[in-house]
Amino acid sequence: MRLIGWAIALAAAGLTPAAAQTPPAAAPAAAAPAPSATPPGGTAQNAVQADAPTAPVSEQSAAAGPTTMATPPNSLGAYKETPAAKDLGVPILGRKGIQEQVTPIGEEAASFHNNWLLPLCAIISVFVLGLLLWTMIRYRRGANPTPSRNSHNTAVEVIWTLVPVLILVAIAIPSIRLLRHQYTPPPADVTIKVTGHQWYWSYEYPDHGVNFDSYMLKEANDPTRQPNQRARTDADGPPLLAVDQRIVIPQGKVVKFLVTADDVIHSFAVPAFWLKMDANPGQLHETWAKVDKPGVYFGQCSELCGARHAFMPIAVEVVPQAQFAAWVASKGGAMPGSKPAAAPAAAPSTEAAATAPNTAAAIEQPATNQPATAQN
Ligand SMILES: [Cu+2]
Repeated sequence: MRLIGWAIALAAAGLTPAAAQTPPAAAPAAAAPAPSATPPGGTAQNAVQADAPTAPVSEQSAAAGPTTMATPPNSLGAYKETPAAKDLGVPILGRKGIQEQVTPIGEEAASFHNNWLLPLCAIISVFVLGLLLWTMIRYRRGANPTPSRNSHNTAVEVIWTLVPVLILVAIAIPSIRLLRHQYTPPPADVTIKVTGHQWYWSYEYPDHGVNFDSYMLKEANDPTRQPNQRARTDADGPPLLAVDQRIVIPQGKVVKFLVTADDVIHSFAVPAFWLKMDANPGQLHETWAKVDKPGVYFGQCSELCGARHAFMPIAVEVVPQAQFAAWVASKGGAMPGSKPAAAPAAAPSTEAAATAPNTAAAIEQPATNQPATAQN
């Protein structure tokens, strides 16, 4: 009997740690080429244009109250930046567990973790602990002075082999199903090329003719902030996560991310999308997300990439399709299939057409961080 106890305990203990996490896609390492001339650390954002307006946008958005993330109900109209929420797409102080997931893959993975792996680990751990305590007390020398000399028991050996195998199968089936879903993306509606740099991200929408660099917004009292860089406000997002130019994607559409890097290995990660992909120089990795819930979602570079690794956040804004089209137009791009110069064509009213240029100017945010030549 004591053999049974010990053996089951050992077998069960052998299982618990593995497979508890669904790993992000493994990415082969690549030799990093010598970094090309990148912007100087800490001041990647040079002051460029003397005539750039000094941050009128930030003051407006600061005054405009941060918290809610209600998407404006306008159906077409001009693009309007969504204020960041305090409880969605951001880390929450004191929260336990995984961030709220907003993609089908994220929901499946979080449910697998929360409803299956975690209870299973807990049950096995409690069972093993119970067995240990029981054997320590019941079979201590005082209570059991003459120990059994049994060395074999076929039935027990079959059980302690079979039960762990069944547990592993019960983990493997949903785990492999999740991986299959993760690696068979539906056809993409929008493609975004993501390039990591020391230390900022640049984004390219090849089908829309949009590309831009994205830098972290510094705090108002940051002594390294230059006069023409606008300061972070609560509407932009939390400190160290808010950026001057967000990725904007349409709600409910499949977005394909092609991830690479310019200098060293970075990692493109957005926790609320269950998304983490290494960005290796010279390689193109593919991942995807489909987000149904509008809002602003934040992530960070998740590969130690140098001195300012902690200061290259990622912000993704999910908006309705019409807003997305307006955003593309405001960036000087065009929706695939539309005429190249059809920027405000979607707006039927003269009012919307009239406001479009202003919005474009506001979105461009010329007073912010990056020099036009930051990449080279
Ligand atoms: Cu990085």
